[in-house]
Amino acid sequence: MRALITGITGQDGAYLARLLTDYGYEVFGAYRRGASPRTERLAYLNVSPEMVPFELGEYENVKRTIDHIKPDEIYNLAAQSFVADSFELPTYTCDVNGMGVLRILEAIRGKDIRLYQASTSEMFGNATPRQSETTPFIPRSPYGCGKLLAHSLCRNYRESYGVQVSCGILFNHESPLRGKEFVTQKIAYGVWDEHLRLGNLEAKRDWGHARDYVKAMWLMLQHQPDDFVVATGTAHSVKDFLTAAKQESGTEPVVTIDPKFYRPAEVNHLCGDATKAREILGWEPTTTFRDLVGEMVREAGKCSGYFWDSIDGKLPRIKSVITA
Ligand code: NAP
Ligand code: F7E
Repeated sequence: MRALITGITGQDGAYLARLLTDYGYEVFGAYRRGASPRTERLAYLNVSPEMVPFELGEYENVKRTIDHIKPDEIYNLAAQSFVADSFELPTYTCDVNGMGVLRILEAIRGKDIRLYQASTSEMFGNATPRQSETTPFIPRSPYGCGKLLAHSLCRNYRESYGVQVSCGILFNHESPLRGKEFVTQKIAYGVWDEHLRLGNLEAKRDWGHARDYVKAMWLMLQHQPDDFVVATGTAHSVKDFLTAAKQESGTEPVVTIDPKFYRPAEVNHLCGDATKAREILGWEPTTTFRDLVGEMVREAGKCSGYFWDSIDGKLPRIKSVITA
């Protein structure tokens, strides 16, 4: 089985590459064309897929890459994934996260390729929790709007042309490999410092572990194409995360609220209902909130800088680079 993972250099790309490699897949990792691939997360999980340069903004490049690799499954994880930045980069974010997916759909139309699309709970905006597959989408950020465009196009191509695409509406999932700009990782590192600057502590999120969530992605492509919510069903506030992190580290940093970290429009309370994923896919989360916070804080405490400073010297772990 051949799998192409876009966004291989990100958090989920690394965990999914590890999982599919363990399942005996031939894994091809698409990294952003023009940038040197950041292989630190792959190195951390000791996985070394074949790497292929890829740019979601360019249709011919997307099509040529897919035609060259001939994957059985594509996992589209590539995106401008930081919600706060999407307010500063709305056009770019909507092009990559929305139109980029249309380019993939066009490239695989009529082909026997199964596609996983990384949809998101951010599409729900302030819809009343718990949010499920039938909850209306009312996005509150350019990120959510771009992802909703992609989500709608996937449904449309499934219904119009029989494209075998499944969308995972994933709620927040974290790990020691999380980007350092996201609030959980910022806190996991920040509790080891004297000072921590944060924004809205009242926002609530349904936080799971990325390792569990990539398993759901794979399960979706082994079933009939459909849309699935993936979540733990329990929400905590940013303040709860901070409290749990301080308990884990045993430290007491000075926390300052900085308006710079507030968003023009906030999503207040996300908490998912993953009943459909449990009943159809047999998927269940295995990591509790306390275990997730503990793992992230302990890993952060081992590093002097960000996690990849600690794996310096082991790079690169790229098998080879293929150019389509
Ligand atoms: P991430 O760590 O930010 O990784 C994003 C990946 O996309 C990186 O490999 C990045 O490459 C790549 N990328 C960005 N722009 C690209 C472009 N124009 N062309 C090709 N590649 C590009 O995100 P993640 O947390 O792993 O999330 C994976 C996917 O799930 C994303 O689509 C995200 O929006 C979605 N999602 C995430 C969550 C969550 O809680 N983590 C929840 C719901 C949905 P560089 O390394 O070069 O920047
Ligand atoms: O913010 C609040 C912030 O940036 C969480 C992405 O993976 O999940 C992620 O998006 C909450 C928000 O994640 C700070 O206002 C307070 O309410 O960690 P975050 P996110 O925006 O929920 C969804 C599902 C995705 O799809 C996205 O790709 O925390 N918050 N103080 C802060 N957030 C940040 N980043 N930094 C702060 O200082």
